[in-house]
Amino acid sequence: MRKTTLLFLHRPLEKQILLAMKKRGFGEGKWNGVGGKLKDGEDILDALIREANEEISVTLSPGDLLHVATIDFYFDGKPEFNQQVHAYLAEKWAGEPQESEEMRPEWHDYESIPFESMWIDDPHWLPRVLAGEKLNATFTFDQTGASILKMEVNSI
Ligand code: 6U4
Repeated sequence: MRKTTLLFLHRPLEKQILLAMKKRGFGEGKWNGVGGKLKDGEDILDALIREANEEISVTLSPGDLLHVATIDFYFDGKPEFNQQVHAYLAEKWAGEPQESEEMRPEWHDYESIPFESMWIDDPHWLPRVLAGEKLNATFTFDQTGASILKMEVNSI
């Protein structure tokens, strides 16, 4: 299955997470972390560091990326959308997050994450990783991703 990356910057003491509004492409109009597909020859951390720089202009070191979840997403009848998302958190980075043509970043309190404008799986795993859990999960969506047909979320 195609691998993609997903990274949330956060400030654990202030209990705040940086979400970015996807302005185009897959997931347009949703708040999410930054990330995307791997380019030829890249590993997951290379891809994550490149995407964070392209999408919100921050610089990350591999040692500051904490792997928190591996999530398999299946779209019923649309296998070309299937992807394995490798999700990370980081609390250290260089530079001030900035808007790009693809993403508009904004800080949100953990208590008021706008789940109604995010992928519908996010409420099932994001609060758990912010609380310190590491997860393996599988979600099966309908063709459009508008409803969850099946899900499993396990702590590792
Ligand atoms: P382009 O072609 O530039 O739009 P690229 O940015 O490389 O693509 P994209 O946007 O296809 O990749 O990557 C999808 C992004 O959405 C990745 O960060 C993973 C994330 N993602 C995909 N499905 C998700 C889901 N169900 N829940 C979630 N994030 C998801 O929270």
